[in-house]
Amino acid sequence: MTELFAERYPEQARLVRAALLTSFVALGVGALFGLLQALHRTDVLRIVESPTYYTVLTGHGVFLVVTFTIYFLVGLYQWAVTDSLDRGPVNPRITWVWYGLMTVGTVLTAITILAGFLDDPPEVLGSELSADVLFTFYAPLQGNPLFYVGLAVFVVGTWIAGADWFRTWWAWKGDNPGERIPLPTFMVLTTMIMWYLSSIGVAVAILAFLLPWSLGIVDSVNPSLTRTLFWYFGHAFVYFWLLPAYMLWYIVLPKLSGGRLFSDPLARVVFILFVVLSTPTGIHHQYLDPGIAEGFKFIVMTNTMFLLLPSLLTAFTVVASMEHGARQRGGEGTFGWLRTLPWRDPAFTGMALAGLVFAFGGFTGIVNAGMNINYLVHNSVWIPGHIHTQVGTAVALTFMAGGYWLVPQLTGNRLVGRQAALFQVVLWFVGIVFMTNSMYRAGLDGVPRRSAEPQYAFDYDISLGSMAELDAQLALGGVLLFISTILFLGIMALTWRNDGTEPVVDGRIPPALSGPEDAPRVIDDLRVWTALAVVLIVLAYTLPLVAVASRGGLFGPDITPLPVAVDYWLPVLADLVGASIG
Ligand code: HAS
Ligand code: CU
Repeated sequence: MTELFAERYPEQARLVRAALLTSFVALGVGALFGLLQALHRTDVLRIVESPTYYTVLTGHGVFLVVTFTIYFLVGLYQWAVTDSLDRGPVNPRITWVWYGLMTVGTVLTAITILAGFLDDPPEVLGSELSADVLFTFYAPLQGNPLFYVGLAVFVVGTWIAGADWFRTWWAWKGDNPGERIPLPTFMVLTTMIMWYLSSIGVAVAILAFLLPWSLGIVDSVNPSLTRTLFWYFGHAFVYFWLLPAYMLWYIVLPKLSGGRLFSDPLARVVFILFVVLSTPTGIHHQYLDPGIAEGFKFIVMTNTMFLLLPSLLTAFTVVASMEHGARQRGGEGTFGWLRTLPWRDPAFTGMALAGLVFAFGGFTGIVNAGMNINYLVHNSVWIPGHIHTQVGTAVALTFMAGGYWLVPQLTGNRLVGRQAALFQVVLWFVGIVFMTNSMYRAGLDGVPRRSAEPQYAFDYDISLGSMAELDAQLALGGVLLFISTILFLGIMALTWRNDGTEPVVDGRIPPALSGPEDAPRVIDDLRVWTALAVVLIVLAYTLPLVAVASRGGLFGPDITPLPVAVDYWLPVLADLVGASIG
C-alpha cells in the first residue's frame, strides 16, 4: 500500500488541499494589511487615511486569526482523523457542506470589512456596508448585520465539522471496540469539545444581542454583557489556534527530529487540561473592566495559573522527544545533542523556532495573567507583542513549517526550494524578534495598541529607548515578516504546480516511546472531562454573568452605536498617553 495520503484518500486530500489553499490566501491578504499597519503606525509610509487604518486593522485581525488559522485547523484535523483512523467520513458530502458554510460565512464577513475601503459604501440591511469593529467586535462598535451573519454561519460550519469528526470516530469505534483512541484523533475530539463549550458564548453574543442590535430590532445592548460573553469564548479561542500547532509538535516534530514521541499519555493529559480549564479563565481579559467583582477576577487568575501546566508539560515532552531523536542520530553531551538535530530541514527548523519564540511569549502571557501587573500592560502595544509571539509565530510559523511537510503528501509533489524554505522560516524568526522587541518595550512605557496615531516626537525618549529606534525596529520587523510570507506563498505555489515529481516525504508517524496502554482508560472517557469542564464553567461564570446582566440590564442602557473604531479608541488613547507622558 502506498504511504502517500493523496493516493490513499484522494477525496479527503482534495478537501484538505482546498482548506489549506483558502488558509494561505487569507494569510497573504492579512500579511499585506499587517505591512500597511506597521508602516502607518511608525509614520514610515502612509497609503491610507488614518480612519481607514481601522479597516485595515480589522481585516488584518479577522483574516489572520479567524480565516488563516481556522481553515488550516480544519484541513489539518481532517487529515489527522482520516489518517489516524485509516478511514474517510461516513458521508463525504457532509464534509463539503461544512466547508461550504465556512466559506459562505468568510465571504460575507470579508465583503463587509473590505467595503470599509469605499469612499461611499452602499446601504445594506438598513445600515452602511462596513465593519471597522476590530477582531474583538465589542459593542459599542457596530458593524453591518452581514458581518455578524457571516461570523455566525462560519461558526456553524466549524460545529458541523466537529460533528463530522465525531461521527467518523463513532463509526471507527463500532469496528474497533475496546481500542484506545489514536492520539491524533484524541487531539481533534478534545479540541472540538473545548470549542463547543466556549463558542456558545460568542454565538449568544452575536445572535441574541449584536445582530438584532445592528438590524435595529433592539435599540441597544449591554456592552459589559456582550464583552463578557465574548471573553467567555475568547481565551479558549486562542487555544483553538494553538492546539493544531501542538498537534504538529507532538505528532510531526518528534519524527522530524529522528525519534519518537516521548509520552503519549502526557500528550493526552495536556489536551484534557485544555478542555477543562480553557473557558473558565476568560475574565483575565477583563481585569480592568468595571462591573466584575475583584474576587471573581482572583478566581480566574488562579485558574489561569493552573492553565500554564499543559504548556509547561508540552515544553518538557516535546523537548524530551527532540532530545531522544537527536541521541538516535548520534547526539551527545548535555547540550551537544542540539547540534545533531536536522536544522537543514525547513519543517523541523520552522517548528523548533516557533517553539522557542513560544517559550518567551508564554512568559509574557504569565505577566498578562497577573491581576496587578496587567494594569501596566493592558491596552498597550505590549499586548500585540504577546499576540505576535503567540498566534503570530508559535502558531503561524508552525503552520507554515507544517505546510512544508504536509503539502507534498497532499499533492504528490516534491517540495520546491528547500533552501529558500529554510531561509524563509529563519527570516520570520528574525522579523518577529525585531518587531516584538519593539512592541514589548514600547508597551511597558504605555505606548497604546490599536492606534493609527501613536506618534511621539522623533527624539522623544521613553525610559526603555528612543521612539525612533523602537519605530525603526517595528517597521523593519514588519517588512521582514511580509517578505517571509511572500516567500512562503511562492514556495507553496511552486510546489503545488510541480506536478509529477514524487515527494521524498515519509508520512508515517512512529509509535510513542510510552504508548497509550500506559495511560489509565479513564483518560479516553471524554464524557468525564466534558462534565468537569461544565462544572468549572458554571462556577466561574454564573455569578459574574448575573451581576453584569442585572447591573446594566440584558439590553443595557441606551447607548449610541459607534460606526468606526477611532471614535471609541481615541478617548481611551488620550487617557493612556496622558497618563504615561503627563
Ligand atoms: Fe494570551 C491576551 C494570558 C497564551 C493570544 N493572548 C492575548 C491576546 C491574544 C492572545 C490574541 O491573562 C489579545 C486579545 C485582545 O485582542 O485583547 N496567554 C495568556 C497566558 C497564556 C497565553 C497565561 N495567548 C496565548 C496563546 C495565544 C494567545 C497560546 C495564541 C495562540 N493573554 C493572556 C492574558 C491576556 C492575553 C491575561 C489579556 C491581556 C490584556 O490585558 O489585554 C499561556 O497559555 C501561555 C503558556 C505558555 C508557556 C510557554 C511554554 C513553552 C513551550 C515551548 C516549548 C519549546 C519548544 C522548542 C517546543 C508557559 C511549550 C524548543 C526548541 C529548541 C531549539 C530546544
Ligand atoms: Cu486569554
